[in-house]
Amino acid sequence: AYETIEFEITEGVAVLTLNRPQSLNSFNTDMHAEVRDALKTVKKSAEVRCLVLTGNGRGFCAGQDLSDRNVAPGTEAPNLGESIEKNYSPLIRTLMGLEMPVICAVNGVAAGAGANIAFACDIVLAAKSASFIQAFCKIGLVPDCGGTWSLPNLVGRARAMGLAMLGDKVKAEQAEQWGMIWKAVDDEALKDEAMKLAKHLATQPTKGLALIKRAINASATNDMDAQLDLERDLQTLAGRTDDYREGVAAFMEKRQPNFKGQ
Ligand code: T3D
Repeated sequence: AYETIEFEITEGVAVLTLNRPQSLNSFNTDMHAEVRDALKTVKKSAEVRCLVLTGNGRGFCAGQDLSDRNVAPGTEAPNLGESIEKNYSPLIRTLMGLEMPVICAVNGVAAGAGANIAFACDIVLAAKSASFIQAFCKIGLVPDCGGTWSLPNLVGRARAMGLAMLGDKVKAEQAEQWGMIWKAVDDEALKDEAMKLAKHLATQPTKGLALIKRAINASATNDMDAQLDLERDLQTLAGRTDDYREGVAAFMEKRQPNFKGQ
C-alpha cells in the first residue's frame, strides 16, 4: 500500500490522489517514487483508459517540499538539476506521453511544480476556491515541470512573463478566463464532475484520443507544414483502429458506438 498517495482503478478510470495534506501535498522523494510506481501501473494496464490526478485536503500540490531544501549556511547547495532530471521532468514526460486522456482535478492551491504539473495534464478542472501560483520566483528559482513551455502556450508571452516573474495568485475562475484551464467548477461539484468526465472519456476511442493529444502537444513547436504531415501520419494510424471502424459502422447503422479503446 502507498503512504503518500491513494490510487484506485474503477470502470476504466485510474484515480491518483496526492496525500500529504499536512504540507499541501508537496513532493518529497517518497511521493515521487510512489507516483512513479502508480503511473507505471497506469501505463501497463489494459483496463485503464483515463487518468484523474487530484489531491487530498485543502491544497492540490505546493510543489517541492521545501523542508528538504533548507540547508545551513556554509554547507553545499542541493543539486536541483539532479532533482529535476530524476523526478520532475520524467513525471511531466510520463503524463504528456500517456496514451490516454489525463484529467487534473485541482482541489485547492497549486503552487510551483504543483501548478505546472496541472498544466501538463490534458483537461484541467479546478474548484472555484483553488488557485495557481508560479511560486518559483519568490525563492529565486525558475519555473520547472515545463512551465516555461506550457505557460506561454496557454496564455501568451506577456501574461506568462508576468505570472512567472511576479508569482501572483491566479484564482480558478480567472485561470479559466485566461485559458489556463478547461473549467472552474463549484467546490462541492469538483469530484463528481471530474469522475463524470473521466468515465465518459474511458468509453471513448482511447487510441484516437491519444493521437489527438500527440498532435496538439506537437503543435506548440511545429509549423503548419510539419503539423499537416503529422496529421497525415496520425490519421493513418487512427484509420487502422478498431474503434474507427466501430464509429463509422455505428453511425451508418444509426446506433450508439461501442468503443473498446483499440
Ligand atoms: O527542489 C527541487 O527539487 C527543485 C524543484 C522545485 C519545484 C518547486 O516546486 S519549487 C517551489 C516550491 N513551492 C513553493 O515555493 C510554495 C510554498 N508554499 C507556499 O507558498 C504556500 O504554502 C501556498 C501559497 C502554497 C499556500 O499558502 P497558505 O497560506 O494557504 O498555506 P501555508 O500556511 O503556507 O501552508 C500550509 C502548511 O503547508 C504549512 O505548514 P504548517 O505551518 O501548517 O506546519 C506550510 O509550511 C506547508 N507547506 C506549504 N507548502 C510547502 C509546505 N511545506 C513544505 N514545502 C512546501 N512547498
